Amino acid sequence: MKHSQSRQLFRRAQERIPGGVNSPARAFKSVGGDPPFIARAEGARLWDVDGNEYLDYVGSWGPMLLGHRHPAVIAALEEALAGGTSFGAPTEREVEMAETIAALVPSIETVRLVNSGTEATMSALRVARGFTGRELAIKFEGNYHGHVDSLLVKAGSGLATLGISDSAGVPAGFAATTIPLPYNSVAAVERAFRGQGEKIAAVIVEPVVGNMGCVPPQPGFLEALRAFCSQYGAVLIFDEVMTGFRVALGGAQERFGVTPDMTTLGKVIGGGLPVGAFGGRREIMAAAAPLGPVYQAGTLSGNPAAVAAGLATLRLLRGNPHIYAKLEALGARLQAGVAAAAADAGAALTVNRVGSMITFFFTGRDVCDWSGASSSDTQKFAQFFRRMLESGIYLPCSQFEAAFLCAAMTQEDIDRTVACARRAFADM
Ligand code: HOZ
Repeated sequence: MKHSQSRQLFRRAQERIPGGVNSPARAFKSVGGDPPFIARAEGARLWDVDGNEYLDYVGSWGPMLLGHRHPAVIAALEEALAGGTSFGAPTEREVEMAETIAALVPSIETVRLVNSGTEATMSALRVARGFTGRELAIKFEGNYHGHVDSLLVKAGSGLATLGISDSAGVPAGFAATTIPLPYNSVAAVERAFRGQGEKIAAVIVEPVVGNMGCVPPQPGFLEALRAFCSQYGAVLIFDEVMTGFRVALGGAQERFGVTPDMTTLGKVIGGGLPVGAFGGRREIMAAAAPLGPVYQAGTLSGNPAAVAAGLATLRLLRGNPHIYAKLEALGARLQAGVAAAAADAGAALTVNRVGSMITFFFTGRDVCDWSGASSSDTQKFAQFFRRMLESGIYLPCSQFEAAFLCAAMTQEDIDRTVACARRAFADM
């Protein structure tokens, strides 16, 4: 593969953009080398500016569940663009979007649209605090809820990748409102509630973690969060920015049968354009202005183009539930194939998967929390990543990010990925 154009662009980018990227997770810091600059995408494939083709397991870090440039999404976008790009006033599409979300995720009685997952979690937490009149929030180590000040404590995603557990620039007082606990530890949650239950406004959790790599909830964990929040009057917030409309049409809450009080959404809900949402029980959401005293706003919230792309995506998923069965089957094939290839090569590998979210952890340990995830050999992951990239398989450039399958993938794509992995393990 040639990379000269990407290399040149990355040099230029570094002159004018911090680290050459507009989001640190893209910088290839932990895997070495320079990121390919992407020129275009179609279905499950990406092409970089040097003309190299890749099978895309990043999917824009989650949104592209249907694959790139799905005709229904493109048509909806074209129609919306013909009507204007932004009004800063209510539109019919926003109502349709809210109704669609409420129909697919029944715990969401009312919902507000924002522009990103970070805005969604920040706003949900503020509403939960305003509603309860309390300040503390429980979060879990290795979970990432966007770059919200108080939630950048023992966070996953880019922070885990770069080895920054707590971000600089966050006032100590903000961080002190967060209680970080080990994921999947019911005992730790119980201790926190026993000690400070009356002060805890919310528990925010990735119901399936994607941001320390894919880590599923153990049986009983989400149920215990539900029970403690109900007992102590705290708001249970499922951060479904990654899992929403991905691990099931109704998200992780449908898949695991646990009902949160509030939910945050992003990624798939925008169909590849910037959209986020937070919603939940009507009485909680009524704390948000203009009904209540919690302020939250946004000039581009409910943007016509973004909402059109998101709505087209949700309608397509709703009309084609077999997509989830297909993704499940492809995911299972990939998991089994790569696990067998690693075993044949004698490589220590734990493959975690929930539906179309998957991570290859280079460790022999079970991975059910940050201590398991961080036991991975990140040097080995980097070698694997680079070999896969050179074979045209585009994985997330970090051990601590989930890879995503999309509905445009085929069994042949999966088998080719497994064959590439087999060669990569043999070379390592
Ligand atoms: N939130 C994404 C990773 N979990 C990173 C998005 C990006 O860097 O583009």
